[in-house]
Amino acid sequence: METLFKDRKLLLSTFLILFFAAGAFAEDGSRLWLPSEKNYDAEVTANVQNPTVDIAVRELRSQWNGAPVRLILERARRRRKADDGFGIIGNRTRGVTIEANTPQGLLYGAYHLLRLQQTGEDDGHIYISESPAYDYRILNHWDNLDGSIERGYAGKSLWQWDELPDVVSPRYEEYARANASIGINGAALNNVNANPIFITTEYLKKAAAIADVFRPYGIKTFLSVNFSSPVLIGGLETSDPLNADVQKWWKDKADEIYRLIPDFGGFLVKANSEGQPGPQDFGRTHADGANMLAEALKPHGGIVMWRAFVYAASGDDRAKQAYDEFTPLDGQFLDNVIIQVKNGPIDFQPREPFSPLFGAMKYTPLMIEFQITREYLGQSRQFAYLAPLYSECLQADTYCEGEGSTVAKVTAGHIYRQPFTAIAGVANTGSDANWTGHPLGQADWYCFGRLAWNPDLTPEQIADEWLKQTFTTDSAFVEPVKRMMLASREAMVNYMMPLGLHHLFAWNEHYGPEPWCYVPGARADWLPSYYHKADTVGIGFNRSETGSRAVFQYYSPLRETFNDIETCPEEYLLWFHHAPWDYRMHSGRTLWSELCYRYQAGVYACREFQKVWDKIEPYIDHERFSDVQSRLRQQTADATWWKDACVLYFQKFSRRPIPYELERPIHNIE
Ligand code: GCW
Repeated sequence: METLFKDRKLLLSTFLILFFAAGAFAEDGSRLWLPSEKNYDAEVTANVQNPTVDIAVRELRSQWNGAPVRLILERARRRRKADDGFGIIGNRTRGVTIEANTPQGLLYGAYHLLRLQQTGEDDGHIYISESPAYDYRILNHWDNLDGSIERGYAGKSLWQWDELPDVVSPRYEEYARANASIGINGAALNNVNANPIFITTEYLKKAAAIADVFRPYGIKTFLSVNFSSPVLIGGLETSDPLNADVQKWWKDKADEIYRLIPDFGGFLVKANSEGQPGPQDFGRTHADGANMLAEALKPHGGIVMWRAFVYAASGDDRAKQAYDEFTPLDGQFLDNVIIQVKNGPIDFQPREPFSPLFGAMKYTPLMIEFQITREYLGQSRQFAYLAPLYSECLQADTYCEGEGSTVAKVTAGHIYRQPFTAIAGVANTGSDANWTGHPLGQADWYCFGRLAWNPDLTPEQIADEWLKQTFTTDSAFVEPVKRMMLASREAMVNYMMPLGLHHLFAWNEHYGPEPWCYVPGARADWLPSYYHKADTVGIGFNRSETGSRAVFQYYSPLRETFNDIETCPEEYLLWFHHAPWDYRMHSGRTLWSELCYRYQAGVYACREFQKVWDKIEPYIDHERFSDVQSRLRQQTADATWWKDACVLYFQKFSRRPIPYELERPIHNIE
């Protein structure tokens, strides 16, 4: 009895040891793509001491498994103004030198070297020189005061407003580190549907505590502001941008902000859009509004990111409105204003042509806004790797100054002179242990950062490095999963909105299909029928010269290409044309059959993803494996739901059979 008791104790302690050991190695995804804690105690020296350089030294000292590293800050290097680029030279056996002309450049160089090590590309001689394409590489958080996140699918907000500024969560630093490791250098903390409370003194102190954590990682803090703040929190009678009291109020506010946050980045503004207040409430223009804020920030070096996401309920084709409203203002903005334009003319759909505003304003800097959180791409239940979507837009040719004037080149300031450049992504982060809900959603945060640094990296390169750092370098894992990632966005386009269809979503929640959606009294442009225009003749939005003429917002030869149904790329066919059901597609099928085929192809692709994933089980931890496995199962089920809903609904108009060789629907339209 006695021995048995002893054995039990032994058993219990063995169990506890095993349990905690397992816990220590458990992969809940919180590590992201960063190296796990090691201590190689590498020899690392720097020619300066500074909080940012100290981080670089610390990171290398613990993570670098090679010969000594020297960090050299060399202010005289001939690089572009405020450039956070770096050079790396040397090799892992004889030693490496990283040089840069800002402390941040050294930090980026350190992370780059560690990335090479983690991905196994640090063999032989290293000779690298890199510079970021954009000056500002920013995450936009749509986080609210109450901790909720607009279009957030990974838990609650990271920012603990209740306990700030006294309690500073360790997660802020982890967040800053992750961003710095991929070159992100700014974060707008709160929702563009902005609560003015965020710029009261009480909340500025809270934001300042976060900014203190971000600073050494080279991350600037930005805030979204409500244009009516002077009235809402300032006690003024108006927020008219041409009113002297209003102007003074904003100047004082800016002064106060910079006293608390000396390196504050600036304001992000959603004005006269979806019910938000703005300068037009006072008969003023977007330029009047943006310039008033810009004046207030200017003495401190801050910028205004003014969003172009505007469309009136009564307006013309929604896809045309931002262009129509902003191009006449070209040249009227102060030089610390930049216009933030969503990648496509509507709203973060699975596929849109690029916004025609890119290349259309020669005297006004424009920045691109991508959505990393997948509001319209299956949220965190489904998966679509977004680098192909981002790249497709960045590499699209605007033809604004002839062939080769890509969106990336225009926005990075290579075509028209710009005082500064920027790029933003709406964050997909939240309080979930793995940050992004779907474990593979981390790749979207990662690829946004990498493309903001270098828009010419391919989605394949980025997937490759992300997989190797996040899971394992074993090619038996990396190769198939990479192929799956690269196919995932196209699969989603197919099972949701192929051939240029868009906005077929369920009212407001934007997850499932609801092409038939009708809400009494709702704005026409918030209903799917506004976009698909299905009838007995055909389907699609006629934006050609016989329709809304949106094609004319693009430069030649694109406008002609889009305008002619025969030359319009099929992926944009129903974006620009109302095509007849029997229209002959490149495949030789009719439009109706092709539509059915595409929906089916999307579903088949999801089934393939499940097979790919099941096979890689031996290579990774059980937690992330089974999490992704169950999400992929859901994705296939939901893809089938999308296919059935759309095909059965459109069939009411096409009045043609679903090609007999395809699978029959399993849902009914009710
Ligand atoms: O995509 C739409 C979203 C809104 C969002 C808006 C915007 C923050 O449905 O939730 O509001 O765009 O970008 O302003």
